[in-house]
Amino acid sequence: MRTQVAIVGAGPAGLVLSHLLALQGIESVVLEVRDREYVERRVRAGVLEQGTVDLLRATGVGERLDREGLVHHGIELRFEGERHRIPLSDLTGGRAITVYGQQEVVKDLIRARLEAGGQILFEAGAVGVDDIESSRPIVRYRQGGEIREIECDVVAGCDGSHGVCREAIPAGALGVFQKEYPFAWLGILATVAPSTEELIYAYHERGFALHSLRSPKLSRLYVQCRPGDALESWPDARIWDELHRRFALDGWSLAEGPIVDKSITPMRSLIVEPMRHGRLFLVGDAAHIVPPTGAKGLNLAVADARVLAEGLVEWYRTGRENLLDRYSDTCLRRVWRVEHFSWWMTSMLHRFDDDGPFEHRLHLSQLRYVCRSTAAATSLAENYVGLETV
Ligand code: RFL
Ligand code: PHB
Repeated sequence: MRTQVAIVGAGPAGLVLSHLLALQGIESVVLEVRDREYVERRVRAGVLEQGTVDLLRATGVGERLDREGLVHHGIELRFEGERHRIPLSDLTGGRAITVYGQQEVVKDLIRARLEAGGQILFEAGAVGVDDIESSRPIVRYRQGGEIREIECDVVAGCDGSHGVCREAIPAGALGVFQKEYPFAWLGILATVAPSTEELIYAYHERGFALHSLRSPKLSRLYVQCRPGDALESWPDARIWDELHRRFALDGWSLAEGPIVDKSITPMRSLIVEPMRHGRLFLVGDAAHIVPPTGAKGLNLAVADARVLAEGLVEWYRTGRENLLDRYSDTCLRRVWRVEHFSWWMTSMLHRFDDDGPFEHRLHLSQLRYVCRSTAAATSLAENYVGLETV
Protein backbone atom coordinates (compact mmCIF):
# COMPACT_ATOMS: atom_id res chain seq x y z
CA MET A 1 0.00 0.00 0.00
CA ARG A 2 1.11 3.56 -0.62
CA THR A 3 -0.17 6.88 0.70
CA GLN A 4 1.04 10.43 1.16
CA VAL A 5 1.00 10.55 4.96
CA ALA A 6 1.01 7.40 7.10
CA ILE A 7 -0.48 8.25 10.48
CA VAL A 8 0.17 5.86 13.36
CA GLY A 9 -2.55 6.12 16.04
CA ALA A 10 -6.23 7.11 15.97
CA GLY A 11 -6.23 9.26 19.10
CA PRO A 12 -6.97 12.99 18.96
CA ALA A 13 -3.57 13.77 17.37
CA GLY A 14 -3.84 11.27 14.50
CA LEU A 15 -7.49 11.89 13.78
CA VAL A 16 -7.25 15.70 13.79
CA LEU A 17 -4.20 15.50 11.52
CA SER A 18 -5.92 13.16 9.08
CA HIS A 19 -9.01 15.39 9.07
CA LEU A 20 -7.06 18.63 8.47
CA LEU A 21 -5.02 17.03 5.66
CA ALA A 22 -8.11 15.63 3.95
CA LEU A 23 -9.69 19.10 3.92
CA GLN A 24 -6.65 20.24 1.91
CA GLY A 25 -6.71 17.29 -0.46
CA ILE A 26 -3.83 15.38 1.13
CA GLU A 27 -4.31 11.65 1.47
CA SER A 28 -3.50 9.70 4.61
CA VAL A 29 -3.97 6.25 6.09
CA VAL A 30 -4.48 5.96 9.85
CA LEU A 31 -3.28 2.77 11.58
CA GLU A 32 -4.82 1.96 14.97
CA VAL A 33 -3.84 -1.02 17.09
CA ARG A 34 -7.17 -1.13 18.98
CA ASP A 35 -10.66 -1.74 17.65
CA ARG A 36 -13.06 1.12 17.01
CA GLU A 37 -15.25 0.44 20.02
CA TYR A 38 -12.29 0.49 22.40
CA VAL A 39 -11.00 3.80 21.06
CA GLU A 40 -14.44 5.38 21.21
CA ARG A 41 -14.99 4.28 24.81
CA ARG A 42 -11.65 5.07 26.41
CA VAL A 43 -12.37 7.59 29.18
CA ARG A 44 -9.76 10.31 29.36
CA ALA A 45 -9.63 14.06 29.07
CA GLY A 46 -12.62 16.33 29.25
CA VAL A 47 -11.58 19.95 28.99
CA LEU A 48 -11.19 21.63 25.60
CA GLU A 49 -9.45 24.96 25.28
CA GLN A 50 -11.07 27.75 23.32
CA GLY A 51 -8.61 27.24 20.45
CA THR A 52 -9.36 23.52 20.23
CA VAL A 53 -13.10 24.20 20.09
CA ASP A 54 -12.61 26.91 17.47
CA LEU A 55 -10.58 24.52 15.29
CA LEU A 56 -13.09 21.67 15.51
CA ARG A 57 -15.95 24.03 14.75
CA ALA A 58 -14.17 25.75 11.83
CA THR A 59 -13.37 22.41 10.22
CA GLY A 60 -16.91 21.04 10.32
CA VAL A 61 -16.73 18.66 13.29
CA GLY A 62 -18.24 20.94 15.93
CA GLU A 63 -21.94 20.25 15.51
CA ARG A 64 -22.42 17.78 18.40
CA LEU A 65 -19.80 19.62 20.44
CA ASP A 66 -21.89 22.80 20.13
CA ARG A 67 -25.00 20.89 21.14
CA GLU A 68 -23.66 18.76 23.98
CA GLY A 69 -20.46 20.49 25.13
CA LEU A 70 -20.76 22.46 28.37
CA VAL A 71 -19.20 25.91 28.13
CA HIS A 72 -17.60 27.01 31.40
CA HIS A 73 -16.60 30.59 32.19
CA GLY A 74 -14.84 29.91 35.47
CA ILE A 75 -13.31 27.31 37.78
CA GLU A 76 -13.30 27.03 41.55
CA LEU A 77 -10.27 26.67 43.80
CA ARG A 78 -11.20 25.18 47.17
CA PHE A 79 -8.95 25.13 50.24
CA GLU A 80 -9.26 25.59 54.00
CA GLY A 81 -13.00 24.96 53.76
CA GLU A 82 -13.51 27.98 51.48
CA ARG A 83 -14.37 28.38 47.81
CA HIS A 84 -12.82 30.92 45.45
CA ARG A 85 -13.91 31.43 41.85
CA ILE A 86 -11.42 32.23 39.09
CA PRO A 87 -13.53 34.02 36.47
CA LEU A 88 -11.73 32.70 33.39
CA SER A 89 -13.73 34.59 30.78
CA ASP A 90 -13.69 37.93 32.60
CA LEU A 91 -9.91 37.67 32.85
CA THR A 92 -9.26 36.63 29.25
CA GLY A 93 -11.44 38.88 27.12
CA GLY A 94 -14.29 36.37 26.93
CA ARG A 95 -12.42 33.12 26.27
CA ALA A 96 -13.83 29.96 27.85
CA ILE A 97 -13.31 26.21 28.17
CA THR A 98 -15.72 23.52 27.02
CA VAL A 99 -16.29 20.28 28.88
CA TYR A 100 -16.72 17.53 26.30
CA GLY A 101 -15.25 14.05 26.69
CA GLN A 102 -12.19 13.13 24.66
CA GLN A 103 -13.96 9.97 23.48
CA GLU A 104 -16.74 12.18 22.06
CA VAL A 105 -14.16 14.19 20.09
CA VAL A 106 -12.70 10.90 18.87
CA LYS A 107 -16.14 9.58 17.87
CA ASP A 108 -16.95 12.76 15.93
CA LEU A 109 -13.62 12.67 14.08
CA ILE A 110 -13.80 8.97 13.22
CA ARG A 111 -17.27 9.43 11.82
CA ALA A 112 -16.23 12.49 9.79
CA ARG A 113 -13.22 10.67 8.34
CA LEU A 114 -15.13 7.53 7.42
CA GLU A 115 -18.02 9.52 5.90
CA ALA A 116 -15.52 11.43 3.77
CA GLY A 117 -14.07 8.13 2.52
CA GLY A 118 -10.99 8.34 4.75
CA GLN A 119 -9.02 5.23 5.63
CA ILE A 120 -8.67 4.21 9.26
CA LEU A 121 -7.42 0.67 9.71
CA PHE A 122 -8.48 -0.62 13.14
CA GLU A 123 -6.74 -3.55 14.83
CA ALA A 124 -3.71 -2.69 12.72
CA GLY A 125 -0.76 -2.04 15.01
CA ALA A 126 2.46 -0.57 13.67
CA VAL A 127 5.42 -2.77 14.58
CA GLY A 128 8.18 -0.63 13.10
CA VAL A 129 9.05 2.40 11.02
CA ASP A 130 11.93 2.15 8.54
CA ASP A 131 13.92 4.42 6.22
CA ILE A 132 12.87 7.65 7.90
CA GLU A 133 16.05 9.31 6.67
CA SER A 134 15.06 8.54 3.06
CA SER A 135 12.29 10.13 0.98
CA ARG A 136 10.30 6.86 1.04
CA PRO A 137 9.76 5.83 4.64
CA ILE A 138 7.89 2.62 5.39
CA VAL A 139 5.58 1.67 8.23
CA ARG A 140 5.28 -2.04 8.99
CA TYR A 141 2.10 -3.12 10.72
CA ARG A 142 0.38 -6.28 11.86
CA GLN A 143 -3.17 -6.94 10.79
CA GLY A 144 -5.03 -10.23 11.07
CA GLY A 145 -1.82 -12.07 11.93
CA GLU A 146 0.02 -10.79 8.86
CA ILE A 147 2.77 -8.20 8.61
CA ARG A 148 2.08 -5.59 5.93
CA GLU A 149 3.72 -2.37 4.79
CA ILE A 150 2.70 1.15 3.87
CA GLU A 151 5.10 3.24 1.85
CA CYS A 152 4.61 6.99 2.19
CA ASP A 153 6.14 10.46 1.89
CA VAL A 154 5.91 11.22 5.58
CA VAL A 155 5.14 9.30 8.80
CA ALA A 156 3.19 11.01 11.58
CA GLY A 157 3.86 9.25 14.88
CA CYS A 158 0.62 9.89 16.76
CA ASP A 159 0.80 6.66 18.75
CA GLY A 160 0.82 8.06 22.27
CA SER A 161 3.36 7.59 25.03
CA HIS A 162 3.78 3.81 24.61
CA GLY A 163 3.87 3.69 20.81
CA VAL A 164 6.60 2.48 18.48
CA CYS A 165 7.34 5.61 16.45
CA ARG A 166 9.53 7.34 19.00
CA GLU A 167 11.72 4.22 19.11
CA ALA A 168 12.37 4.50 15.37
CA ILE A 169 14.49 7.60 16.02
CA PRO A 170 18.16 6.78 16.75
CA ALA A 171 18.70 7.23 20.49
CA GLY A 172 21.59 9.63 19.97
CA ALA A 173 19.37 11.99 17.98
CA LEU A 174 16.84 12.57 20.76
CA GLY A 175 17.04 14.56 23.95
CA VAL A 176 14.71 13.21 26.63
CA PHE A 177 13.53 15.38 29.53
CA GLN A 178 11.43 13.85 32.22
CA LYS A 179 10.03 14.21 35.69
CA GLU A 180 8.10 11.72 37.79
CA TYR A 181 5.72 13.21 40.34
CA PRO A 182 5.52 11.29 43.64
CA PHE A 183 1.76 10.75 43.35
CA ALA A 184 -0.97 9.55 40.99
CA TRP A 185 -4.63 10.30 40.28
CA LEU A 186 -7.38 7.85 40.94
CA GLY A 187 -10.16 8.84 38.54
CA ILE A 188 -13.79 7.76 38.65
CA LEU A 189 -16.80 8.25 36.46
CA ALA A 190 -20.05 8.15 38.46
CA THR A 191 -23.62 8.22 37.26
CA VAL A 192 -24.77 11.05 39.46
CA ALA A 193 -25.58 14.68 38.71
CA PRO A 194 -22.48 16.81 39.33
CA SER A 195 -22.55 18.57 42.71
CA THR A 196 -21.10 21.65 41.05
CA GLU A 197 -21.61 23.74 37.95
CA GLU A 198 -17.93 24.55 37.49
CA LEU A 199 -14.82 22.41 37.98
CA ILE A 200 -13.50 22.36 41.54
CA TYR A 201 -9.76 22.00 42.15
CA ALA A 202 -9.30 21.28 45.87
CA TYR A 203 -6.11 21.48 47.92
CA HIS A 204 -6.25 19.68 51.27
CA GLU A 205 -3.75 18.37 53.81
CA ARG A 206 -4.88 14.86 52.82
CA GLY A 207 -4.09 15.63 49.18
CA PHE A 208 -5.60 17.01 46.00
CA ALA A 209 -9.09 16.33 44.65
CA LEU A 210 -10.86 17.44 41.48
CA HIS A 211 -14.56 17.52 40.72
CA SER A 212 -15.22 17.56 36.99
CA LEU A 213 -18.15 16.34 34.94
CA ARG A 214 -19.18 14.96 31.60
CA SER A 215 -22.88 15.74 31.37
CA PRO A 216 -25.80 16.80 33.60
CA LYS A 217 -25.99 13.17 34.76
CA LEU A 218 -22.36 12.10 34.81
CA SER A 219 -19.66 13.23 37.24
CA ARG A 220 -15.91 12.79 36.81
CA LEU A 221 -13.87 12.94 40.01
CA TYR A 222 -10.21 12.47 40.87
CA VAL A 223 -8.30 12.03 44.13
CA GLN A 224 -4.57 12.19 44.63
CA CYS A 225 -3.24 8.76 45.61
CA ARG A 226 0.12 6.97 45.73
CA PRO A 227 1.64 5.96 42.37
CA GLY A 228 1.96 2.32 43.48
CA ASP A 229 -1.63 2.01 44.75
CA ALA A 230 -3.65 -0.90 43.40
CA LEU A 231 -7.28 -0.31 42.44
CA GLU A 232 -8.26 -3.03 44.94
CA SER A 233 -7.01 -0.85 47.78
CA TRP A 234 -9.56 1.76 46.75
CA PRO A 235 -13.03 0.30 47.28
CA ASP A 236 -15.84 2.71 46.41
CA ALA A 237 -16.53 3.64 50.04
CA ARG A 238 -12.90 4.74 50.54
CA ILE A 239 -12.99 6.90 47.41
CA TRP A 240 -16.17 8.69 48.46
CA ASP A 241 -14.85 9.13 51.99
CA GLU A 242 -11.68 10.84 50.70
CA LEU A 243 -13.65 12.99 48.29
CA HIS A 244 -16.03 14.15 51.06
CA ARG A 245 -13.12 15.09 53.29
CA ARG A 246 -11.09 16.90 50.66
CA PHE A 247 -14.02 18.93 49.30
CA ALA A 248 -15.51 19.64 52.75
CA LEU A 249 -17.30 23.00 52.80
CA ASP A 250 -20.09 24.22 55.08
CA GLY A 251 -23.43 24.27 53.32
CA TRP A 252 -22.22 22.13 50.40
CA SER A 253 -22.36 18.39 49.94
CA LEU A 254 -21.11 15.91 47.41
CA ALA A 255 -23.70 13.58 45.91
CA GLU A 256 -22.63 9.94 45.50
CA GLY A 257 -23.66 7.59 42.71
CA PRO A 258 -22.69 4.27 41.13
CA ILE A 259 -19.07 4.25 39.93
CA VAL A 260 -18.93 3.03 36.33
CA ASP A 261 -15.23 3.53 35.56
CA LYS A 262 -12.17 3.59 37.82
CA SER A 263 -8.50 3.98 36.90
CA ILE A 264 -5.17 5.11 38.33
CA THR A 265 -2.86 7.38 36.33
CA PRO A 266 0.69 8.08 37.47
CA MET A 267 1.70 11.68 37.05
CA ARG A 268 4.70 12.51 34.93
CA SER A 269 6.20 14.91 32.47
CA LEU A 270 8.20 13.75 29.47
CA ILE A 271 9.40 15.69 26.46
CA VAL A 272 11.56 14.54 23.57
CA GLU A 273 13.48 16.97 21.42
CA PRO A 274 13.43 17.41 18.51
CA MET A 275 9.96 16.22 17.57
CA ARG A 276 11.13 15.29 14.08
CA HIS A 277 13.75 13.03 12.57
CA GLY A 278 13.98 12.94 8.77
CA ARG A 279 10.52 12.11 7.46
CA LEU A 280 9.11 11.05 10.85
CA PHE A 281 7.19 13.65 12.87
CA LEU A 282 6.10 12.97 16.46
CA VAL A 283 2.73 14.46 17.38
CA GLY A 284 0.89 14.67 20.73
CA ASP A 285 1.61 12.25 23.59
CA ALA A 286 4.18 10.43 21.39
CA ALA A 287 6.41 13.48 21.91
CA HIS A 288 5.31 14.82 25.28
CA ILE A 289 3.35 13.99 28.40
CA VAL A 290 2.03 16.53 30.88
CA PRO A 291 0.49 15.87 34.28
CA PRO A 292 -3.29 16.28 33.89
CA THR A 293 -3.69 19.11 36.44
CA GLY A 294 -3.70 21.78 33.75
CA ALA A 295 -6.03 19.78 31.45
CA LYS A 296 -3.60 20.23 28.57
CA GLY A 297 -2.62 16.90 26.97
CA LEU A 298 -5.37 16.65 24.40
CA ASN A 299 -5.18 20.34 23.58
CA LEU A 300 -1.45 20.09 23.01
CA ALA A 301 -1.95 17.10 20.72
CA VAL A 302 -4.43 19.11 18.64
CA ALA A 303 -2.06 22.10 18.53
CA ASP A 304 0.79 19.89 17.20
CA ALA A 305 -1.48 18.36 14.58
CA ARG A 306 -2.44 21.81 13.34
CA VAL A 307 1.20 22.92 13.02
CA LEU A 308 2.13 19.74 11.15
CA ALA A 309 -0.85 20.00 8.81
CA GLU A 310 0.09 23.57 7.91
CA GLY A 311 3.67 22.52 7.17
CA LEU A 312 2.59 19.58 5.02
CA VAL A 313 0.07 21.67 3.09
CA GLU A 314 2.75 24.23 2.25
CA TRP A 315 5.19 21.50 1.25
CA TYR A 316 2.77 19.65 -1.03
CA ARG A 317 1.59 22.93 -2.62
CA THR A 318 4.90 24.70 -3.15
CA GLY A 319 7.71 22.28 -2.37
CA ARG A 320 8.90 24.68 0.33
CA GLU A 321 10.02 23.02 3.54
CA ASN A 322 10.41 26.01 5.82
CA LEU A 323 7.31 25.36 7.93
CA LEU A 324 8.16 21.67 8.22
CA ASP A 325 11.71 22.57 9.19
CA ARG A 326 10.32 24.74 11.97
CA TYR A 327 7.73 22.12 13.09
CA SER A 328 9.66 20.95 16.15
CA ASP A 329 10.71 24.42 17.35
CA THR A 330 7.22 25.84 16.83
CA CYS A 331 5.57 23.01 18.76
CA LEU A 332 8.16 22.92 21.53
CA ARG A 333 7.56 26.57 22.44
CA ARG A 334 3.96 25.69 23.32
CA VAL A 335 4.96 22.34 24.83
CA TRP A 336 7.33 23.94 27.34
CA ARG A 337 4.87 26.71 28.21
CA VAL A 338 2.27 24.05 28.94
CA GLU A 339 4.74 21.83 30.80
CA HIS A 340 5.54 24.77 33.05
CA PHE A 341 1.89 25.64 33.63
CA SER A 342 1.00 22.03 34.38
CA TRP A 343 3.95 21.67 36.76
CA TRP A 344 2.94 24.92 38.49
CA MET A 345 -0.71 23.89 38.93
CA THR A 346 0.41 20.43 40.09
CA SER A 347 2.89 21.81 42.63
CA MET A 348 0.39 24.32 44.01
CA LEU A 349 -2.44 21.84 44.46
CA HIS A 350 -0.84 18.53 45.57
CA ARG A 351 0.65 17.30 48.82
CA PHE A 352 4.21 16.07 48.46
CA ASP A 353 5.49 13.24 50.68
CA ASP A 354 7.87 15.42 52.63
CA ASP A 355 5.50 18.38 52.97
CA GLY A 356 5.34 19.56 56.56
CA PRO A 357 3.67 22.56 58.21
CA PHE A 358 6.08 24.94 56.46
CA GLU A 359 5.20 23.66 52.97
CA HIS A 360 1.50 23.55 53.85
CA ARG A 361 1.59 27.27 54.65
CA LEU A 362 3.41 27.97 51.38
CA HIS A 363 0.69 26.13 49.43
CA LEU A 364 -2.00 28.15 51.19
CA SER A 365 -0.19 31.43 50.67
CA GLN A 366 0.21 30.73 46.96
CA LEU A 367 -3.45 29.78 46.62
CA ARG A 368 -4.64 32.88 48.48
CA TYR A 369 -2.45 35.06 46.27
CA VAL A 370 -3.85 33.50 43.08
CA CYS A 371 -7.37 34.15 44.33
CA ARG A 372 -6.80 37.71 45.55
CA SER A 373 -4.46 39.18 42.94
CA THR A 374 -5.94 39.95 39.53
CA ALA A 375 -2.48 39.65 38.00
CA ALA A 376 -1.95 36.16 39.43
CA ALA A 377 -5.48 35.01 38.59
CA THR A 378 -5.09 36.31 35.03
CA SER A 379 -1.92 34.34 34.61
CA LEU A 380 -3.71 31.16 35.65
CA ALA A 381 -6.75 31.98 33.50
CA GLU A 382 -4.93 32.78 30.26
CA ASN A 383 -2.89 29.60 30.48
CA TYR A 384 -5.90 27.50 31.44
CA VAL A 385 -8.12 28.63 28.55
CA GLY A 386 -5.09 28.32 26.25
CA LEU A 387 -2.69 30.96 24.98
CA GLU A 388 -3.23 32.08 21.40
CA THR A 389 0.47 32.67 20.85
CA VAL A 390 3.40 31.44 22.91
P1 RFL B 1 -3.55 8.93 22.47
O1 RFL B 1 -4.91 9.45 22.78
O2 RFL B 1 -2.87 8.09 23.48
O3 RFL B 1 -3.67 8.15 21.10
C1 RFL B 1 -2.66 7.28 20.63
C2 RFL B 1 -3.31 6.21 19.81
O4 RFL B 1 -2.33 5.40 19.23
C3 RFL B 1 -2.71 4.04 19.37
N1 RFL B 1 -1.47 3.24 19.25
C4 RFL B 1 -1.11 2.60 18.12
N2 RFL B 1 -1.71 2.49 16.93
C5 RFL B 1 -1.08 1.75 15.96
N3 RFL B 1 0.10 1.12 16.16
C6 RFL B 1 0.74 1.20 17.37
N4 RFL B 1 1.89 0.58 17.56
C7 RFL B 1 0.12 1.97 18.41
N5 RFL B 1 0.46 2.26 19.69
C8 RFL B 1 -0.52 3.03 20.17
C9 RFL B 1 -3.41 3.99 20.70
O5 RFL B 1 -4.27 2.86 20.82
C10 RFL B 1 -4.19 5.30 20.66
O6 RFL B 1 -5.44 5.16 20.07
O7 RFL B 1 -2.53 10.11 22.12
P2 RFL B 1 -2.80 11.54 21.41
O8 RFL B 1 -3.62 11.38 20.18
O9 RFL B 1 -1.47 12.18 21.35
O10 RFL B 1 -3.74 12.33 22.43
C11 RFL B 1 -3.26 12.72 23.70
C12 RFL B 1 -4.38 12.68 24.74
O11 RFL B 1 -5.03 11.43 24.68
C13 RFL B 1 -3.87 12.92 26.15
O12 RFL B 1 -2.86 13.90 26.15
C14 RFL B 1 -5.00 13.38 27.11
O13 RFL B 1 -5.93 12.38 27.34
C15 RFL B 1 -4.40 13.85 28.42
N6 RFL B 1 -5.44 14.24 29.40
C16 RFL B 1 -6.08 15.45 29.31
N7 RFL B 1 -5.82 16.29 28.29
C17 RFL B 1 -6.51 17.47 28.16
O14 RFL B 1 -6.25 18.23 27.23
N8 RFL B 1 -7.53 17.82 29.03
C18 RFL B 1 -7.85 17.04 30.09
O15 RFL B 1 -8.80 17.35 30.80
C19 RFL B 1 -7.09 15.82 30.27
N9 RFL B 1 -7.37 14.99 31.30
C20 RFL B 1 -5.77 13.36 30.42
C21 RFL B 1 -6.74 13.79 31.38
C22 RFL B 1 -5.21 12.11 30.52
C23 RFL B 1 -5.56 11.29 31.56
N10 RFL B 1 -4.99 10.00 31.58
C24 RFL B 1 -5.77 8.84 31.61
C25 RFL B 1 -3.63 9.87 31.14
C26 RFL B 1 -7.09 12.97 32.43
C27 RFL B 1 -6.47 11.74 32.55
C28 RFL B 1 -6.82 10.91 33.74
C1 PHB C 1 -11.51 15.77 33.30
O1 PHB C 1 -12.67 16.22 33.24
O2 PHB C 1 -11.25 14.59 33.04
C2 PHB C 1 -10.41 16.67 33.72
C3 PHB C 1 -10.67 17.99 34.00
C4 PHB C 1 -9.64 18.84 34.39
C5 PHB C 1 -8.36 18.34 34.50
C6 PHB C 1 -8.09 17.02 34.21
C7 PHB C 1 -9.13 16.18 33.83
O3 PHB C 1 -7.36 19.16 34.91
